Amino acid sequence: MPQTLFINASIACLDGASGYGLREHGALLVEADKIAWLGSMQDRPESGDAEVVDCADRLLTPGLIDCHSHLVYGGDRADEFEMRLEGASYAEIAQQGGGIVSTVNATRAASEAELFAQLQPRLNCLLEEGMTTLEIKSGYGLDSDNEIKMLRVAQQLENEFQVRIQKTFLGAHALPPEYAGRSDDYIALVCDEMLPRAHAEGLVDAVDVFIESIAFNLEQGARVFASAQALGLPIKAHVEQLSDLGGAVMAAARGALSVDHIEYLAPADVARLAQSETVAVLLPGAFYVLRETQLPPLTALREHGVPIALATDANPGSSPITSILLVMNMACTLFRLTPAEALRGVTINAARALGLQAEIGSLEVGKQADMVLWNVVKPAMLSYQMGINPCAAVMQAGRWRSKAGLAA
Ligand code: DI6
Ligand code: FE
Repeated sequence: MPQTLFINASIACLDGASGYGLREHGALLVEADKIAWLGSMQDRPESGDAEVVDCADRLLTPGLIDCHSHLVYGGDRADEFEMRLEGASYAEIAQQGGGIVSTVNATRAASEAELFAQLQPRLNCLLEEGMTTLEIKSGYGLDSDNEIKMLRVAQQLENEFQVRIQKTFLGAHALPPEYAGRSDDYIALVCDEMLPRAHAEGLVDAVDVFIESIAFNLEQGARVFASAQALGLPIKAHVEQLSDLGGAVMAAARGALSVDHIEYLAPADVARLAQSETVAVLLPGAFYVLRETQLPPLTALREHGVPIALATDANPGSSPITSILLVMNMACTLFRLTPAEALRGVTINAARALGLQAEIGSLEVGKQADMVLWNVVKPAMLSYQMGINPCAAVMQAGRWRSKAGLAA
């Protein structure tokens, strides 16, 4: 069985209820695809035949996890970026047939190969920053064939790159133009045809809905959730991004893995999230791009112990960002997260938001060996700097994905 022994590492284990779980002067043994031993240097096992990696006191963290992205899409929305600079709002552009629907047109027109080629530079950016698990949503196809096409492209990434992909069906992302004025009919199509077909092809790990004035209402969201749960699929939701429709409470009451965005979630409602295992996923990229001023209810989330995750929301409209390290910085600067909360947000709490916390997200014996070695000593450096990528080496499932920066 192949073994790798990391020595002289500053290990951020992320194994406790708060903080980094930092072990200085640590060692860690990987056997096959799992962490077999973790402890202090003086107690480390014999190296035997293991590959020995001297970390020279550098930081070792779990592989990073982006738990909310829309990485598969056609075209771009640079023109809308310019329109917003001239005063148009995101909601106005959507109401005029732009926004998500314009990406739907470009995505429907693209082949699987074209979508694959277009997303590679975006994916590379995430991988180079130590991403080992990435969630990707459908939601720019809005009919069975095109939603399935998007999910296939997402699935194919696992074959071509060494990364774990979680596929989320987001058929209820926006109303396609051919269903204008018939949103209930579209939701029936989502529930009765699109979702069952995508699920039957093995392309769905979870189901998401966009509950918002420019998307779907509470009752429609609940219908999609009921269909997902009838198929045994976990649910999550885009909620309270632009207004408070009560989506987060509705989703949490149904046991959602996560409620995402939540700037407009009322602090008084946060207690109701804490009654479930639901994770609050914050998306500072969209907050930044849309120049939002309404902050998510961070004080209440902390008071009630709701786990907080962070993600890129990488998409062509509201969050054209593919740097998870910049997202961590934005979460600290814009939302006042601590650097420890930011790192938890892209590791253990992101794993929770995907229902994968038993397998990944922290460095603990028995967990999958997904880890990143960084050219920094202090964990806060990951959130503090902007534009520098200190990623030195990445291991995913016990296999090196890149080891260019292994030598200190
Ligand atoms: N909220 C978002 O931030 C993305 N989807 C959603 O429901 C934006 C998608 C887009 O503008 O293309
Ligand atoms: Fe999103």
